[in-house]
Amino acid sequence: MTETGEITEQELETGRKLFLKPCEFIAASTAISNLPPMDGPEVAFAGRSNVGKSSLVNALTQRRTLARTSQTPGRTKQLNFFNLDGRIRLVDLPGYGYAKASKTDVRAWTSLTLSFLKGRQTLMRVFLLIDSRRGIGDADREIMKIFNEAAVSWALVLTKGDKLKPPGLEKVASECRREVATHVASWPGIFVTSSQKTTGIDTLRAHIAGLARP
Ligand SMILES: Nc1nc2c(ncn2[C@@H]2O[C@H](COP(=O)(O)OP(=O)(O)OP(=O)(O)O)[C@@H](O)[C@H]2O)c(=O)[nH]1
Ligand SMILES: [Mg+2]
Repeated sequence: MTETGEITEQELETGRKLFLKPCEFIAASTAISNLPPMDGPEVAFAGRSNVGKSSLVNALTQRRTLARTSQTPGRTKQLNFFNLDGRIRLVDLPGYGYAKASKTDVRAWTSLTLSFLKGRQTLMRVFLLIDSRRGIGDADREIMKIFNEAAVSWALVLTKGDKLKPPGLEKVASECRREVATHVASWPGIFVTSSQKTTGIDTLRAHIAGLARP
C-alpha cells in the first residue's frame, strides 16, 4: 500500500490470485458456543439488512451462490464462515436494522455479533457496508460506535454503486469519506463497489490479501 492508501499493481495481482483459490463454507454459527475455533486471520462483512453483504462475498469469490442472497431483508441469520485457501476467512454477518425483526431477533443479533466482535483476536478488519443510495444512517452510526468501543478495526464499503449516476455516487462517497475520517478506528479510505457490475471488487480483494497469511 502506498502512503496515500492507494493500491499498487502488484497488490492488485496478489489479490486477484488469492481470490482464484478455492473458498469453502466452514460453519454457520448461531451462538457464541458454536463459533469455529480461532485459526488465522478473518475479515467480516457487516451492515444493514439487504445492503449486499452476501452478494459482496459472492462477487469477491466469483461464486454466485456461495453466500445465500435474497431480495427479502434478513436472509442471513447466522455468522457464516468461509475459508479462502487456508489463508483468510470471510465472515458474512447477519444484517441489522430490519424493521420487521422482532425484539428478540434484534437482541440476539446484538449479543452474538457483539461477543464475536469483542472476543475475536483473529478478526483483522470489519467491512461496514453502506448502500450508496441511502448513505450512512443512524443504525450505521450506532454500529460505528460499537466498533470503536470494541476496538474493532473497520473500513467503509459503499455497495450498489451501479444504482447511482457517477456524480451522485461521488457525492455520497465524499460525504462518507468525511464522516469516516472522524473515527480513529476506521481505515481512512473507503471502497466504492458494485457486486453486480464487479466494480471496486479488485481493490477490495487486494486489501483483503494484504491481511491474509502469506
Ligand atoms: N443493483 C445491485 N443490487 C445488488 C448489489 N448487491 C446486492 N444487490 C441486491 O440487493 C439484495 C440484497 O442482497 P444480499 O447480498 O442478500 O444482502 P445482505 O446484506 O446479505 O442481506 P441480509 O442477509 O438480509 O442482511 C439482493 O436483491 C441483491 O441482488 C449490487 O451491487 N447492485
Ligand atoms: Mg446476507
